[in-house]
Amino acid sequence: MPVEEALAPYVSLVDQRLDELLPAESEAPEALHAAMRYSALATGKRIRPALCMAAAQAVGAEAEFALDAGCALELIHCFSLIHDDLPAIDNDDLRRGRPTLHVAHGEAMAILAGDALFNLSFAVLADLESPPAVIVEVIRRVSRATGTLGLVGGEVMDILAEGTEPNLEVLQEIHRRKTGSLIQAACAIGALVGGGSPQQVNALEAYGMHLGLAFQIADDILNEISTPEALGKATGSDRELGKMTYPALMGLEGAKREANRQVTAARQALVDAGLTSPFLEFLASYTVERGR
Ligand code: GRG
Repeated sequence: MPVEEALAPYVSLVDQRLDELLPAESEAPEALHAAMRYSALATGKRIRPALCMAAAQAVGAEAEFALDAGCALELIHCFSLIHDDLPAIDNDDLRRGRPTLHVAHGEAMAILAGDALFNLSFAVLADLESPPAVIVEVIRRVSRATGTLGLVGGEVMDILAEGTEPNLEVLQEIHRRKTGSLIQAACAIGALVGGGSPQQVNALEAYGMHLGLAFQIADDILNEISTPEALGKATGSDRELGKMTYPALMGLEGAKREANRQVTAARQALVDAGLTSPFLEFLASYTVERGR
């Protein structure tokens, strides 16, 4: 089955809900709201909200139970892409097949739209229809996944590692924080709002951790071998910037082997906890076989 088909039911729920959650373009300040919508409503794969909903389903809840939590994570993801693309960081012109936000709407608006998306995501989480203790735990996990131990810390380590001697331990830590943490949080939070047991939450968190690593290794490989047309974003940029990546460290074949090893570990985490989810199993394989 093509991945688009497997993701489609989640994507349509997410796109529709994001449209409702984002401020209308007709509301002041119009320029800010237009910039937020340009980024958040662009065609993304919506992997994080799909994982969040599928994790809820894996513990026996309806997908819709985890829709708002998943959308909050997607808003954070969009924010991180906007800031990652800025001239001060990766200075990319292309994202999701069109000009990056700072190219289309200017740098000030890109910075502020990112800030506003981050803020909106926490408002969405605070309004979740879950027991207060679950909401607090969700917010705690999102804060951890996005802070110094997660996205921000990973991005800083990534910048500092540019041009330095490749080192597997450092690289793993960058990937774990920069990409793995949000994917891992998406799985654990889906299980939490879906009412999963602590053992199920831990298993889905472990699945997400391995999947996140595999996903970033695949991202490194695609940056090396794909084209901007196929990927909708720049390629070859990691090598140009002297970034520490799996292909740089262990060659393309070594990187593919490591991604597959992580996928096997992700699947095993589900098996060990007695969880069955055709979608999560499928997504694990897709992560390393994807073309974009
Ligand atoms: C979130 C507080 C906070 C700060 C942001 C800029 C930054 C700090 C972190 C950068 C994180 C980053 C951009 C990691 C790369 C993750 C990655 C593999 C992105 C591509 O994800 P896909 O393939 O993209 O899911 P689409 O476009 O399909 O959503």
